[in-house]
Amino acid sequence: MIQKNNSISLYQEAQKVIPGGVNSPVRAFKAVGGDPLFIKSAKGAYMYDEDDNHYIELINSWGPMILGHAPDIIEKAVADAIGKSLSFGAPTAKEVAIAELIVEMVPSIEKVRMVNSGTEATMSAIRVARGFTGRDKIIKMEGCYHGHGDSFLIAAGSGAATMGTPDSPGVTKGTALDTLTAPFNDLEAVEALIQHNKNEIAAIILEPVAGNMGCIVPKPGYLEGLRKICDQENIVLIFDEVMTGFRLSKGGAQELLGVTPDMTTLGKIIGGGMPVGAYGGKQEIMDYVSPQGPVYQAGTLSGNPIAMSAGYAMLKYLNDHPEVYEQLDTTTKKLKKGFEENVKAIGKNYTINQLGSMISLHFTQEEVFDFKSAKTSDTKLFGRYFNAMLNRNVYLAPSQFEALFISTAIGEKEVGHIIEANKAALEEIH
Ligand code: HOZ
Repeated sequence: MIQKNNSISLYQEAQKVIPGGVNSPVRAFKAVGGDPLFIKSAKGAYMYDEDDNHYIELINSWGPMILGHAPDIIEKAVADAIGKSLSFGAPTAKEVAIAELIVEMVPSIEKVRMVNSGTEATMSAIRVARGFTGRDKIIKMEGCYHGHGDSFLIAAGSGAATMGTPDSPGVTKGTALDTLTAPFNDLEAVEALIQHNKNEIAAIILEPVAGNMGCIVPKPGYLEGLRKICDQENIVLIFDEVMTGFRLSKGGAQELLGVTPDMTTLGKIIGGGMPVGAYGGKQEIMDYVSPQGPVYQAGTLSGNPIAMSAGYAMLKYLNDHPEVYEQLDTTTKKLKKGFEENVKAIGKNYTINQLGSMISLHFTQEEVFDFKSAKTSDTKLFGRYFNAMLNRNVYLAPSQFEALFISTAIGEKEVGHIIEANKAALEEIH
């Protein structure tokens, strides 16, 4: 059993001054039981808490730390930038350099605007799509999560699903009415929505590979079908690649799966660990953004020099080292194989979904291909599994409805430990 005394007392203090004691709900461990860990530091594949326990990291800050924690190249980029002041609120050469790199790396992006988070990116992207098309409604997929903007907290995955509040109070009825939802991987449902709302849909937004109801891979033909419908109906297709961008390949899921959206939202890896988001796409759409066009969107800290420096160093590394993606895929496939053998050994057939360096173990024996099937998972059992893994020094996402993100810092030794821990944890909870 790990000792958590310092984390427990910090959590007690935190609850007096921070809602729920955390700055993002899922961190509170409510879905898995027990008190959250307060983290002191991390390096490579390992994270250290305030009680000096160490853990192998399988969340990696929910995605950004694709090279593991505190890689030298990012630390150096940040240190170089810090000496020149922390913010200007004026254009810099680094913003041009990172925009050029993003345009080079991501197939669909001709122009890009930097913001401060994935939430800001998705909120801005649908505003631009609405301005461009002159239409109000959007279609999102059940269980996909696009940050906490009002329009997206309808049938939302991630923390909203974890807390059992996929439709949040505070979202006005009018906003909710403009968001239509369809099950993930269901083209017919999308077609029906479009027929009932002819010429009213501005955009279809989805995670091309879902990561916020666990990892769910699109069925063959699904993304291609959405592309075709959007072309026929003049709807803007937006891929939310906040999780998958620069993770599944250097050009994201769109490059890996060969389907090109009109707009893309980015976050996480793009900032190398700093708070950064971005949205981009076809020039004719992006030229609607102010000051070029009429759709307003702005930010004092957008393009912040420290964040741009960290992000540029990360993207440049990934662009120059495509072998990273092969390594990540190999590591994650080894984990998948190990988990499959362990699950079989306890006489179960739990679903393990994986693509590239995203993986999740759903505690259900049903195929998981949408939110409804993801919700057949035994979340109580997941909670016990989470704590059994934590006690074996493996740090998982504290929710059944989150994907795990593998980093290049996870080597043979860590893979061996994780598979052994998984075996023992599964035996313990069954
Ligand atoms: N909803 C975020 C992951 N999908 C949670 C991020 C966090 O708590 O840091």
